[in-house]
Amino acid sequence: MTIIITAFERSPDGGEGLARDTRVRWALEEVGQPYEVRLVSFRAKKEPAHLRLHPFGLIPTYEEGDLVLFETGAIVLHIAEQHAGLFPEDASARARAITWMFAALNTVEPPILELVTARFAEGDKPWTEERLPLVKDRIRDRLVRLSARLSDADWLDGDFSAGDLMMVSVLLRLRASGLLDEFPKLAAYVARGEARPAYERAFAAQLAINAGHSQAG
Ligand SMILES: N[C@@H](CCC(=O)N[C@@H](CS)C(=O)NCC(=O)O)C(=O)O
Repeated sequence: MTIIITAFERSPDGGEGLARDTRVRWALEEVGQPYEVRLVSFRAKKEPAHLRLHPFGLIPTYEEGDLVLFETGAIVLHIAEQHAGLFPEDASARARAITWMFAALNTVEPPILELVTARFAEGDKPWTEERLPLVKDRIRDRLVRLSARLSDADWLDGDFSAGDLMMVSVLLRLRASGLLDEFPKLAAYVARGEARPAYERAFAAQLAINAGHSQAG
């Protein structure tokens, strides 16, 4: 059955791979599933046709026959459950991989998104200069712990899993801030993720659409 995902017609990052369709593309590449992409404009994603797929008018969405999903956590979980390659066989190891997916989305991503909001959406506000160090420290709190847990391992819990896919995808957003470089083990972890052939294919696919269209840097 053909899998169709949605992505920005023009991503604000101009193809740096930060739009969340990249993590879904990566998951599909890891498990070897072909997919098609429906591009949506910023205006179209708030119109009824897209709102039927995504109640909040965001991307990405995932269609597989009658099944329509939104939220990258749910989409990647579904992909990992349906196809070999992203979850371990052992039930406990699988539960731990899911735990890392949630940790990425619920514990690590929120302060990182706060930084994105502080820099881009609210960067012109008078309080921004005072607020930025606080936001960055909240991210550092998470990175210190994550780096300690990862230590010298390649991946968070044994072999590469959907937990790593999600964590690397979330950490990638930090590159421009320089914060990742303060944590060499995490910087190397992200680089390992980016070096996976499946990630490279996912990145190249979104870049082919977005190259040269940067709006937000
Ligand atoms: N929690 C959602 C977040 C989805 C999301 O924020 N998507 C962004 C693109 S990466 C979007 O559509 N932004 C456009 C907007 O905010 O209008 C997920 O993981 O799927």
